[in-house]
Amino acid sequence: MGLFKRKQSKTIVVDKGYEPSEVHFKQGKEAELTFKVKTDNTCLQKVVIKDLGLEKDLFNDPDKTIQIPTDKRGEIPFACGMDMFHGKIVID
Ligand SMILES: [Cu+2]
Repeated sequence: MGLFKRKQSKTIVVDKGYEPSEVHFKQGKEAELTFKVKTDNTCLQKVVIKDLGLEKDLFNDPDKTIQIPTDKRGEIPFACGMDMFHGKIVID
């Protein structure tokens, strides 16, 4: 029981940027990414994932987890609200 975790889960800490700024998921397996915000920087409290058509308010939205599509390999970049801080999700 619980030995085989089917869903891939990763967490990115948002503080003075993204830590880590790059996360990898295996193709074809359910994946979720959680952002843990530890900063008052309002710009970093918003994460924009253009490729997923997603703009999330990490401060006000109680759900900090995003389901990541893993059907195709590639990179899904993301950025803060003002496009200053960047990171990427890699499906491999
Ligand atoms: Cu910013």
